Amino acid sequence: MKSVIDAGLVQDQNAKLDANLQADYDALGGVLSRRGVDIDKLTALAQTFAVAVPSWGAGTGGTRFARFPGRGEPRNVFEKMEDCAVINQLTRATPAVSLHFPWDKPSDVQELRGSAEELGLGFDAVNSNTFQDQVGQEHTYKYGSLTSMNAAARAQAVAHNIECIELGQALGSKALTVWVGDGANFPGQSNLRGALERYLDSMRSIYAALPDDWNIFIEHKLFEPAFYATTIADWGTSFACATTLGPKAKCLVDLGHHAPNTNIEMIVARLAQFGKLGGFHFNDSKYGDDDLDSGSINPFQLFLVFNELADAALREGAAFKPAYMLDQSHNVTDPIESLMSSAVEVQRAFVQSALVDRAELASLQEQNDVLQAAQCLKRAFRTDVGPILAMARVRSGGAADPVAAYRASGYRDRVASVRPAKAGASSSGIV
Ligand SMILES: [Mn+2]
Repeated sequence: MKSVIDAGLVQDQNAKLDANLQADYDALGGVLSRRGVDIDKLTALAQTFAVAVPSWGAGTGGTRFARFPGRGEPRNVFEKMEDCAVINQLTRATPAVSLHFPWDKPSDVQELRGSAEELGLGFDAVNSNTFQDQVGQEHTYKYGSLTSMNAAARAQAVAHNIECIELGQALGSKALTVWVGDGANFPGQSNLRGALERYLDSMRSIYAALPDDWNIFIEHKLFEPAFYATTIADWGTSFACATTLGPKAKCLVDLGHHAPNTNIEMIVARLAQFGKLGGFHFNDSKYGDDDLDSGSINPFQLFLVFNELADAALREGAAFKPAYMLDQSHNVTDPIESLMSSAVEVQRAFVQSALVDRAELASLQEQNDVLQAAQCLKRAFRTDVGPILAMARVRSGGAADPVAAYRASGYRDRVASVRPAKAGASSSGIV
């Protein structure tokens, strides 16, 4: 496997932190041992954690108002993969990449697969894009894609999704995520029921093209770009469509795609209960679809989501394997640093959720001991599992402090010199 960052540099960085890390790890080990928890088992569990990075997150995103490009942004999918390899090399928690077509469509798909293998990377769900028109496209999506009144535009959108499946198959992916911006900006603009009927018709054609071992993930979003009535606005609509389409169709929860204060962990519990939780797009938000770094605004919510996932895993066993993906937009930070930090934050919530004493919690719930049940969760959430995460990275060959190692490597300066800025190079919208 090719190391993008010099392996010796990572070792040197780790050596500087080794004594302090070991001391912190031993101290935490003592605390956990008094709770009957074996720290090494937790570290081994942390080492199994994986979340996919979004190719579109490797560049600067931007908002509806402006985009301020960063230095050395990737100009094509191969350079995006190189950046993703840095993230995985240092965190050892992101072995797969989620691609977005046609942004990431390679001229030679086998070359891309080979390059990913060389970098030690695989591919998670591929994403289609019918929320914008591409150069030379025959039919516009201005008034919708899978729900368009124009049958030819719908057929074009279906064909694009089927092409995404074919590209994904060639790359070794196993799922297609479909998010459409379709909807209405004004009351009366479209027939609400008719639009969903057309969506289902289109999705049936895409579903029919899925290989046996593939899933299709339906990603809902409350609003934007449709500001009055989005066709797939919520988990209820997503669930109804996934149920109508069949067993390969599942729901994808993007944490930022809900109204403020929505109880997302309850949505997760519902979808898991009924076998329709396909996966996640992790990010954080304060107001809407902000696409901020995971865990940066509301880490407790992220923990509560993972608390439900831990409960579901206990009930469902090994068959319960939702896809974990990041979906963020980076406007004021180095995308590599943000994606590394976010992968670690999601992994942190995963490890904290494993610290919940589930037998104790069940017993407290049985006794209606509300206060202690809440404290039982809080105790796990308040535990600083940082030393476990750092030790897991070191034991897996990563960096004790990924951001520090990345900065010491000078990677950004190096790519800035070999990747001169190119207009429109980075397709990194909010999805
Ligand atoms: Mn998303």
